[in-house]
Amino acid sequence: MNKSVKPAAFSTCPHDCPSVCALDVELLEDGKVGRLRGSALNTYTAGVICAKVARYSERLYHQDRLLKPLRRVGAKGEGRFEEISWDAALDLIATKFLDIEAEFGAQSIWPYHYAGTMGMVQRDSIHRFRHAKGYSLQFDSICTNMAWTGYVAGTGKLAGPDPREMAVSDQIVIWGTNPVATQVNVMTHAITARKKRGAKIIVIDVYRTETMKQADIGLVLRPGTDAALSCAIMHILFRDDLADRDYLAKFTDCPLELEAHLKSKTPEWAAAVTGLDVAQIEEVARLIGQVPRTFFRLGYGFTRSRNGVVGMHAAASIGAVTGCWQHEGGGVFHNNGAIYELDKSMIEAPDLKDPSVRALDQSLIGRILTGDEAALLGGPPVKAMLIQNTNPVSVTPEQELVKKGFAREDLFTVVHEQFMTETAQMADIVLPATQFLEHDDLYKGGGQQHLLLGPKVVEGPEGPKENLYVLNELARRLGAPDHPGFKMTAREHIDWMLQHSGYGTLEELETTRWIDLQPDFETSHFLNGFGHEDGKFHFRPDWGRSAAPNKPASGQAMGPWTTMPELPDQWDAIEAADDRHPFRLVTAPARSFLNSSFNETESGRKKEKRPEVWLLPDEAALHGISDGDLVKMGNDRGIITLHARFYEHLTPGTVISEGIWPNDAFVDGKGINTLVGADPVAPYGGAAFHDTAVWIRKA
Ligand SMILES: Nc1nc2c(c(=O)[nH]1)N[C@H]1C(S)=C(S)[C@@H](COP(=O)(O)OP(=O)(O)OC[C@H]3O[C@@H](n4cnc5c(=O)[nH]c(N)nc54)[C@H](O)[C@@H]3O)O[C@H]1N2
Ligand SMILES: Nc1nc2c(c(=O)[nH]1)N[C@H]1C(S)=C(S)[C@@H](COP(=O)(O)OP(=O)(O)OC[C@H]3O[C@@H](n4cnc5c(=O)[nH]c(N)nc54)[C@H](O)[C@@H]3O)O[C@H]1N2
Ligand code: SF4
Ligand SMILES: [Mo]
Repeated sequence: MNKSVKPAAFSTCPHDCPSVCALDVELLEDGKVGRLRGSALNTYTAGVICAKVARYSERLYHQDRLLKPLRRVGAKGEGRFEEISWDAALDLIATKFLDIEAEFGAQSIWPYHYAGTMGMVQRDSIHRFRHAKGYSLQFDSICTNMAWTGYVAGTGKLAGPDPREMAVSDQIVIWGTNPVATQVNVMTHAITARKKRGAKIIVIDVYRTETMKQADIGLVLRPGTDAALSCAIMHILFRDDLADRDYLAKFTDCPLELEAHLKSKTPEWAAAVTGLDVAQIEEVARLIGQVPRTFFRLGYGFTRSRNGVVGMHAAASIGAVTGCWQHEGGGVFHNNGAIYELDKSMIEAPDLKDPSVRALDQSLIGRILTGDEAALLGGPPVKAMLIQNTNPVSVTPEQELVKKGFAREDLFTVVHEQFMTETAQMADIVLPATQFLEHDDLYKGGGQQHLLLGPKVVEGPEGPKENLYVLNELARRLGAPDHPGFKMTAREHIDWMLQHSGYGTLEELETTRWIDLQPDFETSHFLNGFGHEDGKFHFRPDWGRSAAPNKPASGQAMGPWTTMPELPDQWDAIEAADDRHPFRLVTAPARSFLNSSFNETESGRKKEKRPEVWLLPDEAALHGISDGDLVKMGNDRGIITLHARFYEHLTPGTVISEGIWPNDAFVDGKGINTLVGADPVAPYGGAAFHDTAVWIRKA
């Protein structure tokens, strides 16, 4: 456990970010919140947070914050609302939900949520609510599914070496993630290793990101070709006797088959697929093979492709060939989800869950709301929604369908929000939500290993209420079964969860602030065996039945999974460019936004400037496009309008658009997700945000 003291005020960053930073909160004399700082006492946060959260007061005291419940008076989406009281709003919602339930059945109501707050009380109480009423479930597919499935297919468990060990590595491979923007603490520990041990930093991405600018070696490859690179690296490791054969024999399922399979995966073959030079591939493979303490930090970005699960599994396989797992500062890390054994039964009430209720795919919301029968899983149409912590009209794929769905006159939509997002604009009832410094919660770090308390620090303005309040009040009005979870405060939930999980009490955590749950070295490095029953790393997953932390309720594999390669290989499943769509678009994150959060802040918008598509100057010229031109970008899903910018560090045929800008920041109000497809990625679903074929022409 970490040594820690209690500063004047502290909390935890609630945003959807692997870092989950421990925060020190400056309180000004007028009682307002000043700057937020990373706790120097927390060994993962190590005193560093991102700029957007450091200036959080801008979001907390933003003039556009929602402060009053609102009822729609104009047409759907027109933006005309009138203020009503909380009681009137909750009564109205309850009446509507009961009427809809009576007419169309409970499953026609779909509570929809995501990780706008990662606090387990405020985020996950919606499950208790839905189970209590038999409302439709949500299959969470939008973010982690491909990455987790691919990693766990190899390791059998969503865990890995202590992420702080990066600081004692001799080489760090940052693959398919842009931590300077998306999880800044990775850089803290990587730079420590460079300063103290001369560690090399290798970055693999599809354009020269801010992270790559800080790297010793940067590989810019074609999107969706990471498995080819991985195979060539492993080919070289076997070829040059850099594979650890003892380790392979002891810890992996089929090393001889893998070696034979990789014979044809030469660097020349991979160069043709990835667009890299043979020399670059040889160099990186040699470094990976020769430096025992190599730490792979595998991100989400490279898994947001239709072959992303295979890409993740292939990259993770490299560590099982070198055996870097055996060393401190070595191994392959993606996420620590499985180290937290928390009893969430009071929050989620699984005892009230009816296993026959359908789980609608979060990413398919556009198809679901427009009546696609397959997406509705044979059940009734969705007639009402309660939305918390997410902004689907901006962030989900197939935006044209999503907008069409939310515009339905016969859909009753309740949005509980901090800001008037695109989704709130489409609502019948808008409820104002507290921000994290105004409510209590408990957080777990996916990219690190602490369980952290995020207590309420300030009294918020009058008006906004926490998620828990809305759910408990609605449950009462809707005649939900009497469950103790509906009568508890957030602090009581936290205390209950801690005590029932064997992690002490709330009172104790208020002193210690966080608990370090990193398992011991042997466990973390899988030296007692990997997570599968046979204890081995699996080079050959059984894709139709592979272990995965999150599967659709049917348990059935989805998408074109039957053609997934049996062993790591380049899989031809991406949305390929063609004559009509010569470019492949990657919608990478912006540093100053977090998904669509923070895109309401003035400073963030200033830094990011405007929605742009970056492309190679030569390619732009072929299409008659100059730097700064307004262009149209489109495919069969829709057309958007934004500015072109020349960028030299891309592979031919690739274009980048950073950030989820507000839809209305685009010339015609159509956001970037107008272009992205929602077809489920094999084998267990997910959205391929970085895998979209498009055309571009001058507007
Ligand atoms: N500033 C900021 N921080 C964020 C977010 C944000 O939007 N902005 N989002 C948050 C959320 S919800 C999440 S899940 C995490 C995600 O954080 P990351 O794990 O970093 O994943 P992504 O943001 O999807 O993409 C990261 C990188 O993957 C690259 N990439 C795309 N396709 C490929 C490919 O085929 N191969 C390779 N090698 N690279 C590829 C992109 O160019 C991008 O630089 O970040 C969180 N933090
Ligand atoms: N083009 C493209 N689209 C993407 C991605 C991409 O890389 N490219 N990334 C995808 C990924 S990885 C993800 S995870 C999704 C995320 O997408 P979302 O889950 O929609 O995340 P945000 O856009 O941050 O929206 C979260 C909302 O929750 C609200 N909120 C925050 N805290 C609270 C609270 O306590 N109570 C209530 N009621 N509301 C709260 C915020 O104000 C904000 O509007 O986006 C996906 N969309
Ligand atoms: S790096 Fe991530 S967790 Fe840390 S403060 Fe920024 S958004 Fe929050
Ligand atoms: Mo995400």
